[in-house]
Amino acid sequence: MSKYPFESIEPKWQKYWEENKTFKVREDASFPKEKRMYVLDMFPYPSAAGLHVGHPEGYTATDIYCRYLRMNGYNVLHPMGYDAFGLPAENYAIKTGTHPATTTNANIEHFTKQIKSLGFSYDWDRCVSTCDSSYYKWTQWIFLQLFKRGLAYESNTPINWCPSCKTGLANEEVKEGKCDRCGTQVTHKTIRQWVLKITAYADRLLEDLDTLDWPESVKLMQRNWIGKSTGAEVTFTIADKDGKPTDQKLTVYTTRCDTLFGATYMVVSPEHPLVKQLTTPEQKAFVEEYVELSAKKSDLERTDLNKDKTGVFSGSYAINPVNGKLIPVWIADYVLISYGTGAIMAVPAHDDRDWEFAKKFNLPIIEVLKSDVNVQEQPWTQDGIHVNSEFLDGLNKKDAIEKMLEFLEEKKIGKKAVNYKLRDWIFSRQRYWGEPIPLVHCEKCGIVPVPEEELPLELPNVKSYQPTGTGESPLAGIESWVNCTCPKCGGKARRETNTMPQWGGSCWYYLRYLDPKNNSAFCSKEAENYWMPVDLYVGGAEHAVLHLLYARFWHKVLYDLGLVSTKEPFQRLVNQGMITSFAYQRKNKTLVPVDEVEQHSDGLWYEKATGEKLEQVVAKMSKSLKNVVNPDDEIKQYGADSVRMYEMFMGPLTMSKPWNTQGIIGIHRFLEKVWSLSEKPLSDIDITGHLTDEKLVALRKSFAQTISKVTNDTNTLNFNTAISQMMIFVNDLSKMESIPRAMWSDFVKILSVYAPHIGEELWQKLGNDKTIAYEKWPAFNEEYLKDDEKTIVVMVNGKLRGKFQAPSGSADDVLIEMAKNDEGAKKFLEGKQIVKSVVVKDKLVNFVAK
Ligand code: ANZ
Ligand code: ZN
Repeated sequence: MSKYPFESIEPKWQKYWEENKTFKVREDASFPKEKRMYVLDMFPYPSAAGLHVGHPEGYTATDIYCRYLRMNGYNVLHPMGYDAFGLPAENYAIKTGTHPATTTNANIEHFTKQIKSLGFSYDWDRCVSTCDSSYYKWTQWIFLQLFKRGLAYESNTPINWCPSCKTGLANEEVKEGKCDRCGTQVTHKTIRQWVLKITAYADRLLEDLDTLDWPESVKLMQRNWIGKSTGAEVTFTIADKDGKPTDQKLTVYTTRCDTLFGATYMVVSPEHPLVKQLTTPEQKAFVEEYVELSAKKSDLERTDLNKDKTGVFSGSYAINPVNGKLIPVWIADYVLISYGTGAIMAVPAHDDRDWEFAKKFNLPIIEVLKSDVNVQEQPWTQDGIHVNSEFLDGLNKKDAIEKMLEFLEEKKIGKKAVNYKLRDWIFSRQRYWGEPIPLVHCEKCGIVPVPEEELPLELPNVKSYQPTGTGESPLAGIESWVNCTCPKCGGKARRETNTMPQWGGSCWYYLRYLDPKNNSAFCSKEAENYWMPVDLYVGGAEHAVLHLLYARFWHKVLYDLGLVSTKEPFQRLVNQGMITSFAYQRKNKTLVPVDEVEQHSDGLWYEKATGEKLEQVVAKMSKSLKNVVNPDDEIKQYGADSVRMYEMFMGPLTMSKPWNTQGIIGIHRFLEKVWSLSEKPLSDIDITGHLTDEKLVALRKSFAQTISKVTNDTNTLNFNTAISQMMIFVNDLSKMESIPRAMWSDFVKILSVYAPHIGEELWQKLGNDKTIAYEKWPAFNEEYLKDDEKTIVVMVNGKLRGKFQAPSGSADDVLIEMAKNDEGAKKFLEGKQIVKSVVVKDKLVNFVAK
């Protein structure tokens, strides 16, 4: 028996696929649109660290699916590329002086080699890289379309600023107040910046989620991020010293206008433009101090429910428009300037934050919805019947809101209003390694777009990549690049020096794959029409509100411009689970690096240095724990087919699961077994006919089950259970002296989508001289699946008590005897006498017993 020669067959077939361009795809007229599939992986950032085992997880899943589709007669587009702009290359340039393009290209080369070593069936001729000028020409072009539509604008409001990365950040890039990239506490800085009007698409981004086959969790995150809220704006009049109405108004946003009779004070945000006017001379010093203090806090600190409420009285009163009562106006930072109108009416009886504030500052609490609690002791935030509310009394929340809205509209003091949590997208970065924003600032003409025929506007070479930290990008230092002539008037002008964020290039890359060499359009209409939308998109869950929201936004803009034909880019989304690793935990919960751990003969884990017994736990792979699994090592030791199959066998695709060396060894043995089967003699027996050999009948059934299950499970991306079934079948095969040729040939086909190298090799061994990749997926005869055993249900006096297996067609008296012996039924028959037995053939035995 020869050894499973993965070391030689894997490079052999990789070379074959490359040289023969086996997976090159065309818009083929012989495949109608229903017979084409676009299967996409989230393209990687080519980091210096190279591929980690998480990458091949999603890539293998899509690869299996694509290979399966091709064998089922589909024209499959399956491309790969690189999200190549980004901070690490730039930071490396700062440290070493190496140009980011040099580093990035080297990393891309390394990644490509690694990806190819796993035998994925990408059409490499369509590979794109976002930092190629032939690519970013079109990123810039799309930006100009947004600009021309009024969807890109310059702004000078305070934005999130990472003091470490020295750049502005989008809201989506701030997680719990920290920079998503480096973890530094984000501050606010007022700098000039470019902003994209994603809010103009808020409603469509929300509504169209319903049309997508995406994980509910991702849809929910996007819904919450967009945060649509329907309520009312209500205008209050400010009173003078004597309580008489003035001309001054204060408008609030509320989702609960029904509680207006319970509004006992108002709050404006410390940044509210009316703070100065509202502040009376006596309160001036307190207010100024408070405003200064809250400017130092993050939004998170300010709105955190658990944080102590702070605030200061402005000295002014407003008139509650429904009952004429005077209520004090406070200034407090739990009200944010960026939401609604930056001012609220406070209803402490029915709102948690208002209640806490009222308790702390001793403000009145008036119940306006009948509740089960004493609102002096705790707020009531649920529905109820209105009380103390004149014309609303007796109504529930929904009806009361409606009635109050009518009242407010009639009196012209309020109207329906909608608010979103979503903010416009801060799009400019004060960094070097990104797409230059193709705009020019002219003294006379203002902001002028670079003419489209002059694109790409290439990144110039700089000597210093150091971010300036002043809010200017390193490009601002290159006078020869910055100084230019205005495309409109020919006068003196300066280039925009900000660059785009990494999200720019990844917003539309799936469209470039359709037609990557096109020089006159980002992709041809024909290609777009044929391939879009993406049928299956697989990637990590971390992009839920970043890339996946931004790309949907750009896609909708392109749709409105008539440049794409679908409203959404990604019809189906699947998030692969994280691949974790084992780690070892001391009693005090600290973790021990894996190289300081040993397993004793008791099977348990101990710390080498101290002998302390450790608990094996699952943890994220990390350098410090030394539990990072390098795919190159695994491929070298076990082969690419083993790595691929193991990653699919670890568990359901969408679940997080730990890497286990024993597991990949098991898969490797399975492939060895398959290899050894290929050395068994093949028989040319016709297995479709009447068989007399019982072993062959059983094998035929097992194979029918295997095709059935692998077909089903591959189609539904349940790869782990498909592999289990192949294992069962291989076991059955190994008991045979010889293997029917037709069966082996079909098995090699289904195996080949999972383990393509061994698949091609075995296919060749069978005497074929073409790739297996386009062979027809095996079918099976349903007849072979027919169960020869039936499940018989046992009932006693009409109640289900047990079940058992019996050969189909068993005689009634046989079934009755078997049913009497059924463990479940026995208990209920004990001490009783069977008066009657009813049998339904192949299904049921019912005993009537007394
Ligand atoms: C009165 C009221 C009574 C409210 C009540 C709630 C409950 P969502 O659903 O998130 O839109 N609010 C309005 N603007 C705010 C701001 N800039 N900063 C902080 N809070 C603000 O929440 C809307 C509610 O949040 C509004 O409805 C307002 O409080 C508060 F029993 O008005 B409500
Ligand atoms: Zn940062």
